[in-house]
Amino acid sequence: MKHIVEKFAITGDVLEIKPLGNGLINGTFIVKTTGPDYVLQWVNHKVFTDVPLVQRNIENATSHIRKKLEMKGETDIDRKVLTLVPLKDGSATFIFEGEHYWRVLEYVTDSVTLETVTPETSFLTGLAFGEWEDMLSDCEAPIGESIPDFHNMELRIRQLKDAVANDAAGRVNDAEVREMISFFAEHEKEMCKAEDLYRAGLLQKRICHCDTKLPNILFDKDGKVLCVIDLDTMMPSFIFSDFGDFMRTAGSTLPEDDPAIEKVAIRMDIFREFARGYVKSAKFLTDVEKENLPYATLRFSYMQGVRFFADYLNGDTYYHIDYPEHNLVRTRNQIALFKSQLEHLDEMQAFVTEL
Ligand code: GN1
Ligand code: MG
Repeated sequence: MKHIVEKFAITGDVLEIKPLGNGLINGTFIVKTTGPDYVLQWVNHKVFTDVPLVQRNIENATSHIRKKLEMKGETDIDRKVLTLVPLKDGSATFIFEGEHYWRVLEYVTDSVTLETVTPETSFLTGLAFGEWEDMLSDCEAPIGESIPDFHNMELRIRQLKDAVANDAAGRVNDAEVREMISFFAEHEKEMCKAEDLYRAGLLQKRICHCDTKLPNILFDKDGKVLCVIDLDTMMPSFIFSDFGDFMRTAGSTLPEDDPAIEKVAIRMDIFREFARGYVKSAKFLTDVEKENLPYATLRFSYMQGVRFFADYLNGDTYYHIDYPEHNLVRTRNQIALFKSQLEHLDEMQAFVTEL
């Protein structure tokens, strides 16, 4: 890896390379040098089949955001937007070497990721996401679909049905699995509401991050958002994606793979403050988008449940697992969260109406 990093235009001599974070798809490392620190990543090209497009998206979006921050007169911009490091010969921002595509980013100094958030932090995060989407709303350079139909619920449900029919890992004939299959079937119609609204011309797509889980957000020491990281999935989507994935991860009492499902519940304090911040800065939101923020919340615990479950039935081919039932545990967790969110649906709806 040292030999790979050194092909990029870094300053300083490499001292140490260590794993960083716990992403489920790519490989991520921190590179310590005698100068600044860097992040080295290999990109999973089975998942992101067009890595040059992914890199172009990131180049386009980060330079657009950088311009916007400069125009606003912001300070400390290098901590508020990611910076890709080009190759030494300047030909690209990635390289294919060995079995992988690799890229290098500047490490955002004095930043932290959080395991849980407070209502105050959530309000600020809501504000920051609204601003982030707003800054990208007039990006003229193209941002393509890095994974076609990534958050298409109808497709995800079809993939689950295929997984059940194929039963590749022989896991379908089990009482709990059967119960889960009916649970997902029971809610499938209502969960495809966004796709229905889109077809009816009542909902549009905007550039979204599409992976706003809490570990993908860098905060400063005061709980203010510095920037969103992990931009591979950035693409045109319903704004429900970003709202819903934050609520799925930050707005839950427990992480997505915690087995203590009897303790999994929606955090209404987080919902209220996050929605308040987001609606305040996302001035572009239509009534349909605003009214459906509670639906967005349910949509993403459901979709992630469907995805983890399909992967379990397929024999764990997509998400990194640490033990054989990991994806089943994740599915149980997401179902428990969905049920709790459903119990609070009226309360969420009343709050949004008041907003
Ligand atoms: C994956 O790469 P990572 O770990 O940030 C996944 C997301 C899921 C998330 C669940 C490309 O994100 O969609 O919500 O796991 N990314 C992809 O933790 O599938
Ligand atoms: Mg990701």
